Amino acid sequence: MIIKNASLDTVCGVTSTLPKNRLPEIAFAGKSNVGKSSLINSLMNRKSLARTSAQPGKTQTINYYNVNGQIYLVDLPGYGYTKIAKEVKDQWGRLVERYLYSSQALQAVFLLIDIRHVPSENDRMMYQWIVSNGFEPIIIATKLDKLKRSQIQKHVKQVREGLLLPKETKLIPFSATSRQGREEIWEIMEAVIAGEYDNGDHSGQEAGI
Ligand SMILES: Nc1nc2c(ncn2[C@@H]2O[C@H](COP(=O)(O)OP(=O)(O)OP(=O)(O)O)[C@@H](O)[C@H]2O)c(=O)[nH]1
Ligand SMILES: [Mg+2]
Repeated sequence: MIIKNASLDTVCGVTSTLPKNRLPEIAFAGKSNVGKSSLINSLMNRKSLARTSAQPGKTQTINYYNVNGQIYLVDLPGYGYTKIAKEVKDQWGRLVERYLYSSQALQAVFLLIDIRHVPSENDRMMYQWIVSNGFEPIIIATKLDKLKRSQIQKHVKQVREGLLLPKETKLIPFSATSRQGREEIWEIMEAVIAGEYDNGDHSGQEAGI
């Protein structure tokens, strides 16, 4: 697919009403610093469409990126950054939960996990949230370039076991640096745009909160 234009359309904070989009949405979830914004930039062939930083906790809002007027890539705020006050963390949690529960346009959820680490308690909770809202997330194991080739299999297994993933759940190792994995992710996005992506039983979802 050729990207003709990509722009940040909507930014939602804790007090915002979430938009009722007609275009399909794909959401990117994962802990702070895991590489959500970098993945969006890589998919869009842009250096800084989505803001990235060495400093965790950068994306504190839900950011909707409109691509070609065909799809929204939704950058969710990262969790698990310890230096943030508990009250703020709770607000983030509620915002993400509200989004997962109420978005009627959401077609697929990518859950990003750092390939180097055993999934955390927060990662498992996020996975469960996604599943309990009727989605089977696609796992993106990020920062693949940080591993030696010989370590990859072991780490993929560690992520699968850490999240107790069913066999059929897709896991795509990805690097924003080498761009490995990018094509496979694009294929999923194209299926969503074409209305051909099957995400199981989300269609029964009730209207928003
Ligand atoms: N080596 C390497 N570094 C990466 C990769 N992806 C992201 N990074 C780096 O990791 C840091 C965090 O990346 P972001 O994309 O800002 O992470 P995020 O998940 O959007 O973080 P929050 O907005 O805080 O939730 C940045 O310094 C990135 O350059 C990758 O695949 N390989
Ligand atoms: Mg970010």
